[in-house]
Amino acid sequence: MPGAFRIRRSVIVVTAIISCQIAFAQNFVDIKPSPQQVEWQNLEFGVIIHFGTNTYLDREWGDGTASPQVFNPTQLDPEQWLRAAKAAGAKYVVLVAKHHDGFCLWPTSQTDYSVKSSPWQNGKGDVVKLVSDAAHKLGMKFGVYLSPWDRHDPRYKNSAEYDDYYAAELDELTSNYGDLVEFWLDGAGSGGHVYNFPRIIETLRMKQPNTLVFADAALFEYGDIRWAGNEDGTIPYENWNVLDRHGYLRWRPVESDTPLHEAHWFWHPNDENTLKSVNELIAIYERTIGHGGQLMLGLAPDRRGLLPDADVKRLQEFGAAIRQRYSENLIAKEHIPNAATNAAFDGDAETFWSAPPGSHHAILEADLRKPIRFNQALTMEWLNDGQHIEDYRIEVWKSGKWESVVEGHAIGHKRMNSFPTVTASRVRLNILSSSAEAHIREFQLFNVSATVTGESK
Ligand code: FUL
Repeated sequence: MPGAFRIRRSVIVVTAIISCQIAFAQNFVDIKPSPQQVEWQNLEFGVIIHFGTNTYLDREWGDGTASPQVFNPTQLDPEQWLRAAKAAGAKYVVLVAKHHDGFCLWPTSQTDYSVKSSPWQNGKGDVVKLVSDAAHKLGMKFGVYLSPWDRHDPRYKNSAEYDDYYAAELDELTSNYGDLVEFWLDGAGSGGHVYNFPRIIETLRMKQPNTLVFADAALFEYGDIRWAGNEDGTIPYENWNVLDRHGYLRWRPVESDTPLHEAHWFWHPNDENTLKSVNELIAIYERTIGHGGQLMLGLAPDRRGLLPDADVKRLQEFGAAIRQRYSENLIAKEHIPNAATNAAFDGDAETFWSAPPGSHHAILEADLRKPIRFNQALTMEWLNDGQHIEDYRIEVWKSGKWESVVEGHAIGHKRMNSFPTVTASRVRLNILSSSAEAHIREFQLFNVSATVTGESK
């Protein structure tokens, strides 16, 4: 009917004008995290676990030809892996349920290329189940990595057929292993392949509305978390949580994945010398979590199905070193209580101080009972309302004036700053510029040693 058509056309024109205005009205300051992103950012530290036929064949990238017969752990114990991860301080685990070689760690009904065809537990075992059970038992969140690139399955050559296969696998993973905190969409090897991402994400969302999707920044429409762009354990500073792609803005916090063994995601024989030292791990911690993002440390069980003793010990040492390093928050201990500022100095990240409404500049000062010596600051911004702080200084009162020990820009979830040791009884966070009023969950000070001694060789 022409009349109806005219009405529809005018509706379309009005809708187009409104949506253009919405697109152009987008502003960094207005973009806020989802509740799921807030909760995830608070986890700070997770582990990703690689285990499969590669473990038995001394490979990093399997070519899809390995026989499932090689997969035969004799002492598989995911609880042992996760106890070690927890001792290091990790709060969540992502299991590589299928790597690029296509071998599935759960008895999927979509292919025989899985644990079903292995001698392990006579083909009746399910590694995904054991790991998710162990995570839940230990109070850790659980997530999965399902490699899009598949070097085994013949359907990979046909995008539509492979989408069916991949979506069916994902449906199993989203149905049978409880809540998934994170879904890893790894882009490696997929250059040139066309995936039906809207369908993949819809499959995930059907049963897991709260799962955050980790993906390369290029998968802008579908990812909730972005990759740091390297595997060195470095989140480039300045780290802004809002990402701009083609003028369209989204909150997209960053996760930095790096393996516990230099350049090795899977276990390899005689690989002890690639184990990262405690000092390297602390540096990684401060370059990732201390740059306002997430650390995702790669762990690799060996052919027995256990984390090697040396790895367990290193994880324990790392956790102990971090706890020791940040055990004495000098500002919480020595500040003279003041109702106006306590929330930032109380050592409790659940409370926060706010600058006056509408302000773009503010000062948060701590008066201390006695002079303290310190060389590191930890500042946390409350992000529920967006990331606001653009320029700040940390200043100490010295010889009758304020002297700057740190000059920085973005703060975000957590910012760690190191500087030469100073002694002072008045310290302040000088927020020089913020796009809206600043909110500070914590401002902490520590006196840390440059290196940690006593790690096992
Ligand atoms: C990369 C993969 O190619 C590596 O093998 C590993 O799984 C790492 C976590 O992601 O893209």
